[in-house]
Amino acid sequence: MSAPNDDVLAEAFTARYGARPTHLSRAPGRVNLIGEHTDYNDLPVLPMALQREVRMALRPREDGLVRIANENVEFEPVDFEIKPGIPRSTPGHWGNYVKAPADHLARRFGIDLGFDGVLVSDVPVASGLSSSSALVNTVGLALARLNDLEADPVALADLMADAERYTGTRGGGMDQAISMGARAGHAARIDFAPLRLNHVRVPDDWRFVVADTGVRAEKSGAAQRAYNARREECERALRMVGAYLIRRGGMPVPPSSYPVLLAAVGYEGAVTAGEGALETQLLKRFRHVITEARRVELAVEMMVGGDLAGMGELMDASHASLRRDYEVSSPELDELVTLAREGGAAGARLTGAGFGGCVVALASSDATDGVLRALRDGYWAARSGQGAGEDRVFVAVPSEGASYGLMRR
Ligand code: NG1
Repeated sequence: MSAPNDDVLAEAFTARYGARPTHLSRAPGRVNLIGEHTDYNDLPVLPMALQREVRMALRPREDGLVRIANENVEFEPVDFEIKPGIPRSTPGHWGNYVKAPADHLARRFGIDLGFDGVLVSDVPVASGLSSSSALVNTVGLALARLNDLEADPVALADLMADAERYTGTRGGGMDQAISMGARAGHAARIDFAPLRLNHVRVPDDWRFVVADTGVRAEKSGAAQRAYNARREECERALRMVGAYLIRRGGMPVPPSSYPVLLAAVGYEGAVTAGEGALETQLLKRFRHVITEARRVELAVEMMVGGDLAGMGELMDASHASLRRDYEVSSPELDELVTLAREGGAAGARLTGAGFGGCVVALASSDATDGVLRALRDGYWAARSGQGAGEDRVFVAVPSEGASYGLMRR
């Protein structure tokens, strides 16, 4: 799982293609600190990029062919021609994540230059740490640069969010945005429509511990259907709340988005309108989205003010809301959250879409070892035969976003 250094990557490239790679494209995974299932409702999120990333050595070609090999032999090499309408690999195949940016950039800008590449990733797959967007960004950034597209990181992130929908998940734009635009040492509050990043320094003595349940949340099967269903519920809830407010004279026209609704009636007004307009299940989904957006705003204040306990409480409240109202937690996620708190965390929550994957816990630097121990011993060592390596439980380092440049010789 750990990334080989670039010399190893360059050697693998040369052995495969008979020439040295000229460029390196890389993009990190991310951990979302708070603001879950808000991005596709155009409401804010607060993620940070991880020290784990996809790295790809490449050499531009003079034709439109893309050939990519993965150092992880579980993933067979992928070859395709860049054009609008690239035929998809089977659902869930990793090739769809490298075809996605090529297909989208060909449709939007008619790009026609491909490359040969070898890549490696140490972002755990299907764990809610966005290995998929790190892959999409790594390939998309390379294609954009070698085809001379003028696009800054925010514009590229927007393009990559659209591109990833090729894979069948109607995702929001958080993952592509933080992986493309993160700043080392910082988290970012991200707002959508239009996409904006505001970098927030992570206080020096805060540590975010990530722990994996080991339960994969594949975005190609049941988790994808559950995710897309949540998204539709949110759209329906917004329409119903809008209609209700109009009937009540609370708004002159239906709100076109969640931010428009909140600007008109505020957080409390929105929840009250939801209580009047929605049946139980939709109300639960709607209440999560509204209260989670509020928690993101407060979390930024806590981070700026260095209020560890306050941030921990918000993370706990986020998890409770995801479990009870949004119903995307699992017994394993709940167990890790409980263990983290018992081990001395200020707060903990599931991170990413849920249904499996990882939790994130906040600890002061002094309390970090206790939290790591509680998660490793209490969860991983307690499951016979499964060790708790660095891959499963680790301290996330707020890292730099994607980059593209010449390969070091
Ligand atoms: P994961 O499954 O953690 O990569 C997904 C979406 C995000 C966001 C979160 C939930 C994609 C690529 N990512 O993240 O946009 O909606 O769920 O907050 O679809």
